[in-house]
Amino acid sequence: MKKLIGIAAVGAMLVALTGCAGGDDGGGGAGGSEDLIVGFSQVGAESGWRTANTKSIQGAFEDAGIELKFSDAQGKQENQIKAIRSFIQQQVDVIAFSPVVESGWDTVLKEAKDAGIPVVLTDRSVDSEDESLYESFLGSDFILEGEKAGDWVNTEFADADKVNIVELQGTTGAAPANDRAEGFRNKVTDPKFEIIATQTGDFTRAGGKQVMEAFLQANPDIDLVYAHNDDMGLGAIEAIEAAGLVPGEDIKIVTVDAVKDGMTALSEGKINFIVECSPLLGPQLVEIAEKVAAGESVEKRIVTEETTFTQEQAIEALPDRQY
Ligand code: GYE
Repeated sequence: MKKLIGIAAVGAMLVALTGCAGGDDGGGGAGGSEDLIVGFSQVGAESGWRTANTKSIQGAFEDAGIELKFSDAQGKQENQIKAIRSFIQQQVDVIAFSPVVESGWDTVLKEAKDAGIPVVLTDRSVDSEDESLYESFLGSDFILEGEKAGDWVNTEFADADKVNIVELQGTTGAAPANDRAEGFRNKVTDPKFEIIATQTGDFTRAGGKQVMEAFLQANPDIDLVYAHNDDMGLGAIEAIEAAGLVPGEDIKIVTVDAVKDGMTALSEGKINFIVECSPLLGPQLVEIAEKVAAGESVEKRIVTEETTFTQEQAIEALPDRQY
């Protein structure tokens, strides 16, 4: 045991020495990446997407040898504000966070700015008018995702006379809930489409199931479920099956995310179409954090590239799906 501790101590000394040598070379600006400390406030653990996102971020910072102070907000904005204030107090080099909801960030973002700590938004955006409050926003175009779902609906129901749609919305006030609702409505404009019910299922499977049960009880004639994420779609499948109906046939389902469980349901024909939203933001977030810490300029908006999946495409993609 003693010997082990000895080896660890020598190792630590070597790391310290290497760190110093790097600093003496003067190449790394304010110290190399190995000196950086990044504070990250995550939304919570509400969905398969979120689990994959957390894994991607933690793994990428670990691979880069950058210390990540990770804080889980458990779906509450007040927890995120507390975490950000604590990061400011600890004088981290960069603060990154995925805002639970879009509004109400100006005060705490100003506090970070006044403390000279750059902030990077990841996954979800804020509605602050002063864009100098953050360096960059890395994430998907949620309006486009809603539009892609809407495009599919137009094609799928091209020959229908009347289509009754129910919508399972994401967390109230969250950017992906606001924007996926908006994008869908931009496309689903034909008067034959009617959104007969819309309610939040909070991006969770349990929420999707519960809301879908209520929808089914109140509406005997539902043609389509539009769920803002796979998890709520998976919850809706349970409710539809429990009501003695066949998901994907009696009631069509379109969702957003393309996590493994969603893709499996799509491959089985229980979901009919999925718009991809990639959670693998870790490596790009590391890159942005390194740059802003070194005082380099970064793109204000970095949009994630993503695709869509039909049943056949899901069957093909599933074996290689990482999350
Ligand atoms: O679609 C959903 C998650 O913000 C893009 O949050 C993310 C969304 C994702 O809970 O599954």
